[in-house]
Amino acid sequence: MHRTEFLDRFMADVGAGLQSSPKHLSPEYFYDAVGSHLFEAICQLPWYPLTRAERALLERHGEEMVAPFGAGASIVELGCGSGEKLALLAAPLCKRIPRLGVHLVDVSETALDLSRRTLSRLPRVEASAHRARYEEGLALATARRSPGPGGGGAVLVLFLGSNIGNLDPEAAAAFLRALRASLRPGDGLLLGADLVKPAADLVLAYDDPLGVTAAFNKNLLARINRELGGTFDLRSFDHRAAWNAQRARIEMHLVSRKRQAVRVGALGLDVAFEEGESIWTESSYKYEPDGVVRMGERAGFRCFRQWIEPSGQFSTTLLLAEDRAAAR
Ligand code: AVJ
Repeated sequence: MHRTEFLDRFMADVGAGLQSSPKHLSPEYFYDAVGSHLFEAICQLPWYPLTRAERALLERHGEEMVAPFGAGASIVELGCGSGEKLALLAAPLCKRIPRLGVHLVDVSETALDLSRRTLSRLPRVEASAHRARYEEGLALATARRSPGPGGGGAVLVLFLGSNIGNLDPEAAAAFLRALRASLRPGDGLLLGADLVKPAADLVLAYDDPLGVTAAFNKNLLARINRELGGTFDLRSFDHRAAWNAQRARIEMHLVSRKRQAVRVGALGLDVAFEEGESIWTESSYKYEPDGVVRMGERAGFRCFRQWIEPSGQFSTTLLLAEDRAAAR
């Protein structure tokens, strides 16, 4: 994806999102350089257990997670973040095979840089980075499937960190079906999904007392100011995170503290806000362990195994692509 292509889409999405009712912006745009580093900071916060819980699972069970894969295998990571989790899985696989092709897919330049740096520590890994959205990146990566007996090695797709949580149920189902369609029998999907837990814990994770998540959320407005000539006054918006138990999701908003008008220069757009009016910036769905398995099965995968973090915080599920005929 080229810079101008990205900018065109950013402009179109911001224009549409700020003119619809209720107003919304896509969480995809959180991750400029500042946003990517704020997200890395969130992952270190004591109130955000998600990353630590997942890392503990990969440290403890990484070897089992890559067990079905051997010579000729390659890994594709969708939404690579810092690359540290990928390294935990690549290391045990590299002990058994001479070389491992790794494809990093992310919309964030910063995430790709961090991941490349992390992976450079691993001698037998050949990493390539793709600045792309998930579907596009996966197509790129599977097109480069390493050749070998039986038409090429298996592909293990990593979709970790509960990135799937940003997709609403229909979008998640469609995404998994699209993913399955680009895979072959024997390929795998390692899916990390955050689990439903007490509301108070969830709200604390998305409204931390240090205000890092608030900064992460408001940076979206700062980014619009920087890149699209916006005039958002960041101090006149409040961060809000609420748990929607019925839909099993955290909803993040930016709430206007007053009646005001904001201009987005690059779009020639003036946006009016009422006092208390919000921009919905993110949904973070939480799952039950068997819900993850059923979602995979409906998309044409079978569950090889699921690992749950001991205190029930997080799940990692290895789904294998089934023969199309067996797909339900
Ligand atoms: C990267 C989408 C998994 O939803 O927990 C963290 C992003 N938002 N704090 C999540 C996020 C607020 C994160 N994901």
